[in-house]
Amino acid sequence: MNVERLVDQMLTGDRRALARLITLVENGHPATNFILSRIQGRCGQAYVVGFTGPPGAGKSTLVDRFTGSLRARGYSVGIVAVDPSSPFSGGAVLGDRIRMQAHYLDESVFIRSMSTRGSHGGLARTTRQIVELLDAFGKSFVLIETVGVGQTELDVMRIADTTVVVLVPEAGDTIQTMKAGLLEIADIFVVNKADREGAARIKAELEAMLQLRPGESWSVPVVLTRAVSGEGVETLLEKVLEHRAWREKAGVQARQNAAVRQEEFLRALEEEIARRLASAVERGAFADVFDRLRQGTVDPYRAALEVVERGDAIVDALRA
Ligand SMILES: Nc1nc2c(ncn2[C@@H]2O[C@H](COP(=O)(O)OP(=O)(O)OP(=O)(O)O)[C@@H](O)[C@H]2O)c(=O)[nH]1
Ligand SMILES: [Mg+2]
Repeated sequence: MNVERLVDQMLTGDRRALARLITLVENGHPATNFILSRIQGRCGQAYVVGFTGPPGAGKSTLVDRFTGSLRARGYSVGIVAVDPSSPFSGGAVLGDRIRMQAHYLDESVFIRSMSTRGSHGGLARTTRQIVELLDAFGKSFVLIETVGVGQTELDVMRIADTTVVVLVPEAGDTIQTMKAGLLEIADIFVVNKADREGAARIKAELEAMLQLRPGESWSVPVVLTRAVSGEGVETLLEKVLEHRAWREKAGVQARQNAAVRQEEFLRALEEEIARRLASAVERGAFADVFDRLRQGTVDPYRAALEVVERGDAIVDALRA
């Protein structure tokens, strides 16, 4: 397989090439760093919106309608549905296919489900890399859906430029016990299923709680929606666009990008070193050390320290 050609095809709009590249990156293919470095020049255009919240809150339905609103304004959309709880994304794919039916035939919408299977190097990081592929592919918006139940999901939401936390009226009593995490990561709250009783009350409760959030210049709005009928979705889009404008003005984007790039550099470097060491060993590197280990004249820890301190054997291994 010629990865370079695959990247070129993807960059000219080939959806199947995009799908294949996503799979390679998801599986931590050795060419991952190469692929990602090839597309960097085309990244940085997509705006990433995360949707999280309790199971069944209506996230997929909302993402579907939100996509409709974006498409109506001429934006192209990438969707990543992250389901960390399931070992296979089969169920999620099926469910999302049904709920996002309207867009499955739309060439300007690319939908991808992923599960822990694709967690090579951490689910959040893999998701970020897939978002970069969608960005380079030319999507103006990338939407990430994940169930807001644990730390992994909160980490995934850190990728988003705007995080939308979706709740339902029944969550009223649970707000108090809601993980502080969800409250902190929300840039926008949605109370979905507003057709049900208690929506106005939970909105008021949220607004009261949000007033206690100290020293933020962005004031988190609470939007009522009925995802099934699409009511409130235009308002939600307006709020997302407002948040984007606020971020740009406040310089949030630039600061986050710098931090991410530094983190990514270190991770990519670690991976590259580990990969090259492993293949050098396969080709016979460190044979002398292995001999001494077998004879018992050195222990693994001392051997590792010695090799690192001496340096040259490692440099040779990395170069090869
Ligand atoms: N009454 C009502 N039902 C809704 C609304 N939005 C979504 N639903 C229904 O709620 C159910 C769950 O919707 P999903 O969109 O699958 O919710 P989800 O949050 O993506 O669910 P998971 O991904 O499984 O966590 C479906 O039966 C929807 O039709 C709404 O505004 N009102
Ligand atoms: Mg869903």
